Amino acid sequence: MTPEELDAAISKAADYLKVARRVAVLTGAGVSAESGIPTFRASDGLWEGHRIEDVASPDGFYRDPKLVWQFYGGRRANVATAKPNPGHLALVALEDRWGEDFTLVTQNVDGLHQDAGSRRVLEIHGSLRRTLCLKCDEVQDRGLGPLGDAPECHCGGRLRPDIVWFGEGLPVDIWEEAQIKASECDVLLVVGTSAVVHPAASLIPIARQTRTPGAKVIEVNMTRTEASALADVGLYGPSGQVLPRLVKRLGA
Ligand code: BV8
Ligand code: ZN
Repeated sequence: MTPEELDAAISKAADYLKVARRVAVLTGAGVSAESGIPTFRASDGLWEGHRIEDVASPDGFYRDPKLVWQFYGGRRANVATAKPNPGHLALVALEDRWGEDFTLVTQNVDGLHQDAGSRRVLEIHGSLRRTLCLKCDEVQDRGLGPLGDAPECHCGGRLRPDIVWFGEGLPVDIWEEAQIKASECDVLLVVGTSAVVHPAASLIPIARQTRTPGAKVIEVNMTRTEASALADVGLYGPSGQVLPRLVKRLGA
């Protein structure tokens, strides 16, 4: 995308937003890339030689819980030193403008949206900061400090990350609300996701097809993705630079 094309696309996206009553956002790992958090696809789906689907799965956990806790321990340590980037902050500015007519649905488990100040966040894939007890079902916010590779609950039960693994259902209420907000919005901003993971990616057709006229879809990414065909406008550049420019163009 040339700078002129990007500038024109930002103006078009701003025009969609200016007349939008309700705005929803779907973010993926790309929005945290400029905070130093590696994305999934960039690692070719591998982590230290393990397929992510193997370590981020119930069978993977039951087969080798220590390995899975080492995987998540590494990611928790990485996030512990990460800071929100201007892209996260731009999404806070959008929330400030639309208030309760704004919803941020994230596939990310790093909590950086909340660190940036986002309040209306639906974490559809769980969080690195929470643990779930396999015995008493207690969910605890444990922050990002080290938990070792076999943490236990006060009840003696084994803990797992409170994260939605491949093959697991999404938290029912949160997913229900995400679908409703996607179906009701006038604009859906799709930021930093390859849109290959389901059912998260289905929020895009839901936004476009549930009502008539459907929502306008704005894609913010480094490259075209599975979602591009459903986007009314694509802003191809780093979200940490593109989103602040979009917010500025809105203000103008
Ligand atoms: C379920 C937590 C059933 C783990 C995650 C075949 C076809 C279709 C679907 C399936 C299939 N086989 C299996 C499935 C289902 C599967 C699925 O979708 N698999 C995919 C891989 C094909 N889905 C599931 O298993 C889901 N559950 O279906 O269960 C069920 C139903 C009911 C009841 C019981 C069971 C569960 C899916 C959730 C899995 N958990 N996360 C963890 O994080 O450790 S998903 C994982 O991928 C992360 O959450 C991540 O967010 C997510 C999606 O990836 P992205 O965020 O998009 O990241 P990615 O690297 O892919 O892309 C980054 C993008 O950013 C790129 O486009 C890049 O260009 C861009 N970018 C980079 N830098 C920047 C940038 N953009 C802007 N600026 C930048 N600077
Ligand atoms: Zn317990």
